[in-house]
Amino acid sequence: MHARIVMLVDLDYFFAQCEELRDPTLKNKAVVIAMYSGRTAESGAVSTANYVARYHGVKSGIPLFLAKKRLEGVESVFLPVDFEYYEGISERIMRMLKSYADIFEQVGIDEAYLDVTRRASDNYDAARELAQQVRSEVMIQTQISSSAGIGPNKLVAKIACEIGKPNGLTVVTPSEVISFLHPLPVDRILGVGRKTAARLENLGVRTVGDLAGFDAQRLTEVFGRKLSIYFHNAANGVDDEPVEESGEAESISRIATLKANTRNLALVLDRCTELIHEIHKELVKKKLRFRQVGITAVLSDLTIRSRSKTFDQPSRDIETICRAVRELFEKFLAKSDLGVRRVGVRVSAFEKEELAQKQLTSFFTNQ
Ligand code: DCP
Ligand code: CA
Ligand code: CA
Repeated sequence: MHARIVMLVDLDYFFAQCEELRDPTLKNKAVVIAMYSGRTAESGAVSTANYVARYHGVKSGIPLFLAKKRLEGVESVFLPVDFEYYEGISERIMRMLKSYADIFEQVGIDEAYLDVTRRASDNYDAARELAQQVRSEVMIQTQISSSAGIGPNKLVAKIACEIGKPNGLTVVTPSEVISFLHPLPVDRILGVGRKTAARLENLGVRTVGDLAGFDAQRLTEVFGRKLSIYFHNAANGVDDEPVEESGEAESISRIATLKANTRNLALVLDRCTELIHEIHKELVKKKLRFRQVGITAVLSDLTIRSRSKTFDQPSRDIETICRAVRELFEKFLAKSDLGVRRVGVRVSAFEKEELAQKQLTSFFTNQ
């Protein structure tokens, strides 16, 4: 197994772009999508705005009255959010994106991670080509412009995508990660908001590179252990979050980091037990029965491997999950010569009881 190639595709000024699609005369005007609070006819916040409006300082989250003020004297249009319309366009695009990925994870109405490692044969040029293809297919089929970022993990892909916006494509190969990240302002890192950025600035940390070089002990004193480990890894472009198939009805999974890398079955299973309990709780809550159990192992060299087992009969039994997980890890560890760093458990191939019932009912009523 090799390192990964992860792509993030994010649609440009999405809600506003959808409105431009419906009414092309909007294109040269400032378009503001408004979330009205209902308190007064005019109160609320900006959901998003097209780039003409952004040029005048209008952006997501600011109050509508401020947007109006900034757009004084500019030809502008304020429109209410039409979520259903945007969702329809999003669904079409997501189906297209999915067909380009080995593993597909939608993370919002207008963005998705695509693990394209296999599809691109481990080659960044091929991945770039794939991104160009997928973006051009989206453009041809829906007239929606998008941006994409490619990197060895989600963190780098996300930042790369943002850098190239709008209508951009940025590729960061593993050897370019450090030189790409380090000059950037520190708030490019997910989780570093205005307040954290201000605290970091007080410590003399302005760029991602400053953060990477900052004394680990000192960072821990200020932000606590968990957050400083995250910051330190992020600043060095290290992120081993897998791209995970999304969709409620498709799978339920949990992943956890081990205390230390290990090849010991008992230690691995011990960690899995907690995950299995959480998954089981969710299965019960959602009234789901699975026909497939899978495991994921993130190895000491950060490669990811998955194994799964499929059953003839659907089940919701916790014992079945435990047995399958034990069996899969037993086999896996016997063959692996690397230690395991993170473990994941997944159940999938659901049969939803209510759904089965409904289909049966509609079958009879359609007779
Ligand atoms: N959105 C919202 N309120 C926010 C942020 C976003 O209602 N505070 C909605 C409107 C956006 C959509 O979610 O169109 C997607 O959010 P993005 O953050 O991806 O922003 P855009 O797609 O609007 O712009 P960009 O071109 O920067 O991606
Ligand atoms: Ca977007
Ligand atoms: Ca987005």
